[in-house]
Amino acid sequence: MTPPSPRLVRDVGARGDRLRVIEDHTFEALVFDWDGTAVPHRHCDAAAVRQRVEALCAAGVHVVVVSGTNVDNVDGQLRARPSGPGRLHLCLNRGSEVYEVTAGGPALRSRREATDEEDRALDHIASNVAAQLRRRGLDVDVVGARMNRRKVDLIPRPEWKDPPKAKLDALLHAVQVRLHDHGLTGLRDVVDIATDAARSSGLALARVTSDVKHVEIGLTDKSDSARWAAGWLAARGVTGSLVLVAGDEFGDLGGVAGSDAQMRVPEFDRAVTVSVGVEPGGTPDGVLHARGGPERFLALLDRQLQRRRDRRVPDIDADPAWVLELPATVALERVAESLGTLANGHVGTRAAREDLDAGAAPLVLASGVYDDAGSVHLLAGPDWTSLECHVEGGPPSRRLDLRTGVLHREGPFRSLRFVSAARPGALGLRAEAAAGTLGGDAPGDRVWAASGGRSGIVIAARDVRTEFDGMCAIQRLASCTADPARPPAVVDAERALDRLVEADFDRLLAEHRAAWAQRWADADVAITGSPGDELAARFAVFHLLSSVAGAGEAAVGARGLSGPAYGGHVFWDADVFVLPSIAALHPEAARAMLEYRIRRLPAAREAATAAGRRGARFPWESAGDGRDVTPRQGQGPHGLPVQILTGDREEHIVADVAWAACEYTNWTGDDAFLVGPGRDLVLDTARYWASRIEMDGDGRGHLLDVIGPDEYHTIVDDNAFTNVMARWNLRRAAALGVATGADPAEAAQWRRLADALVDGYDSERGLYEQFAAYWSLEPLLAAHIAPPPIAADVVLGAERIAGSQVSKQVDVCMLHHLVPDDVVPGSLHANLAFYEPRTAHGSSLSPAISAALLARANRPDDALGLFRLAARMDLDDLTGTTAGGLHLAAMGGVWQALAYGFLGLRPRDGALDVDPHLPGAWTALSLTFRFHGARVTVRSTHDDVTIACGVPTVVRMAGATVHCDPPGRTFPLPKEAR
Ligand code: IFM
Repeated sequence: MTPPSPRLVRDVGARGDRLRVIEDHTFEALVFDWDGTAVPHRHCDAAAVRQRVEALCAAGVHVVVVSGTNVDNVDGQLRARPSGPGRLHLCLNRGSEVYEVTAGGPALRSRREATDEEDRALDHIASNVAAQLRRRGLDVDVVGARMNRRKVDLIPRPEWKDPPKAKLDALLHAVQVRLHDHGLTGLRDVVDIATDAARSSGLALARVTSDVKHVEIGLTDKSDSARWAAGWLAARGVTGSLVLVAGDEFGDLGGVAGSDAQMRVPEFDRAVTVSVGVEPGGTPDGVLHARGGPERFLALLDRQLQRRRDRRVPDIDADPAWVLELPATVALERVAESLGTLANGHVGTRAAREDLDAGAAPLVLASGVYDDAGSVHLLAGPDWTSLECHVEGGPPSRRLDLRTGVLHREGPFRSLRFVSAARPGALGLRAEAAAGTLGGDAPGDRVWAASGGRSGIVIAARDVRTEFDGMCAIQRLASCTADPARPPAVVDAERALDRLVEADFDRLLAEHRAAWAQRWADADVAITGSPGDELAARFAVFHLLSSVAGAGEAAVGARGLSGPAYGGHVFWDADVFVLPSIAALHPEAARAMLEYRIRRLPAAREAATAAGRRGARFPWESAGDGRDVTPRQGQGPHGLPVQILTGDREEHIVADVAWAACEYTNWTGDDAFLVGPGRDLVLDTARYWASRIEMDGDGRGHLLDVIGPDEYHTIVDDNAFTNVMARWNLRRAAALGVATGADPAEAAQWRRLADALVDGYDSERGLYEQFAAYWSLEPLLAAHIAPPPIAADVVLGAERIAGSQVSKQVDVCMLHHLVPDDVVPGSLHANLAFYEPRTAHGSSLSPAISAALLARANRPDDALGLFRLAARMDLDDLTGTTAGGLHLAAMGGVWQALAYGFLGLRPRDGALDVDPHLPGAWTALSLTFRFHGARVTVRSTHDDVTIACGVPTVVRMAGATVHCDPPGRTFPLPKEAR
């Protein structure tokens, strides 16, 4: 026997490798053609498919059958009656109908019906084609005159009516010979004739296809089924390679693409596509040719079922637009642990590796659950992700899938984990490795508890172990219960675990993916022209959404639930940086953030009283009970103790809290909040300022001895930011007080004080003086020290910097960002030009706000550099502090730079201001968010802006007020904005 040529061996090898993708991959959805793929023909017994489809649905897999024929034919043959959690849909009648099949049978979900006019046009086209063919002596019929389509029967001979698909070659040959005998070069000619006829009839959208026996003219085809399936699945977080598309006719048939090629819609570009058919013309690129017909197809289904039974580690859709590779070096291990944090606003789990002996540092934190014995910090909860296993080699390859909120690890040890976005305390982990390397021999139930002061976190977990093919897998389901006020009862965690076990891992994971898909539907960011910026922006939004729960109260610490830095204390980071983005992306969660402040009003009132003032004084750093928990001493650059004065003096937080309450209502339109539960946030803070202002002999008001946002200059008088924010607070409270029946005399006093308060505006220079005597400081620029971001106080020493004009972070210009209507009109450009070179961006909060302001000042290309600094702050560990947790304020700033800055969005008086300024490197920027209860998408290119809205929305653009009705409108951009 002659040995196969080397080339052939290579080909077979490559094909084998490619086909292994289908064998070694867990799919979440199967979309397949019926006749020829799932069954050999329409009249055979389909019990084998039925049994597998029902089993797949029971295992959580979504199944979509695509066929040109009708429900009686397909359902009559399949007769599957699944009861979930995976769902079965039949997309039938050549793309025009969708049925969902449950235990009760098929139910129509959608149907595309032809209008009378379209129906007449279809008749006309089909008769036209038939007439043209008859003129050539061909004996043809128009058949199947039914909803949405007409068929011209090319072989009206009974013996070919229903040929087995395996005979496709022979059928094609017969048709081609017949056409050839009548002067046509083949099937392609007939399709062209039909396409021309459709075009000249005015039915431009008509789809012309052929299944060899017929040429078909219709309004829909299998691409409509595929698009529907892709959309339905994407809404559940099932995208790309999580979907297997199977058919038997993708390749060329007589010059015409096989009918399954229609399923290759762009939405399925990253799906795994396989043909089990004969494919006489070969398979197109991107389609795996498995051959073997329905038998092979059933074997694929069996393989999927087996993977589910073995509890294999699920896969992710490795879409580069959504998947972040974590750093895989020992040096960056702690940074990777922060970046890959999974959280749901209630509980957060850092991305520590599961292998115990790898030097991982697992950390679990629960929102608002502080250890208040001693220095107050978030309580470290029990580690639930460690497994007994030994893995050789350095840090593994791990990917964070932002779209579905799972962390996936590849290599000899594979794992996937999630912190459920659908159920607060639900945690899931699966891992697999070579047998003998993973897990103790007694898997089962376990309970871990951590307690601190009054609080506690309990995690109950159940492990299940499976073995197969020399491998071993562990599935861990865990329930976390946490309580800030008392240690949770173990029995409660155990009961919660029982409920999770009953739901099962696959269902929980599917729910979790679907919950993330829903979140993203309200919060997507798309940046065309810069995939890196887009991924970084999505990373920021991902962690923002992960950090805040949508109910109750949300204490959002400076690092969220991603690390121990700052003890989990709540700063102005939450109110001014995080909250505006959350108000637009997840309004219920923003309301929960405000609830945190409302419930701490009594403590804030006590603090004001203790300081001899009135109203409420919110603390610079707070934790559980609302008292100030700012440490009074820290460690300086050389390990020496330094005094921390912010707790006593950084009082602008009082106005920041009030501002957050108002900005929440600006985005959401929830006015009832401000006149109801949120009212005192605005009024009591104003009362504080009223009692804090000191009047001089000239009748001018001052705020002395404060620290502004710029913490390089501690204890200053009349910090412009603090004063203008206090002035805003007083005026806003006066208006709200009058509108809600407060004492008019008090409101009048607030107005008088607001008018008297100095704001440091120097009209000659057109600049705000950052604080009294700032002009006299050394006129040092940040660039004189080093390119920002720089810890200028560390480089030059705190004293030298305090004597200079270098600012740690945006200070004066924060006003132009937060309260642009309360600064001198037109003063942004001059103040930005003056202060930006003096800003060291030594705080992670700073660059995003500068980016937003530069974009507003029509300097989008300058803004881009600072935007990138903010967006890459944690991804590149630019401050060297990411190991301690993610900088959530920078992430909120990233979204604000995109929204308030580059798109020029601002919610104001019930309308949405839109004024885009895109950097040259981006071709388009699109943000989806909620505005006054409805979903809105604003997409801008350099030429126009498109606003899509679910309800009528008032938009202000280029000085004009325009009413945008659903589904939305496109507006050209004024030239000067381009
Ligand atoms: O709130 C910030 C402050 O503005 C700068 N130092 C760090 C704090 C917490 O992020």
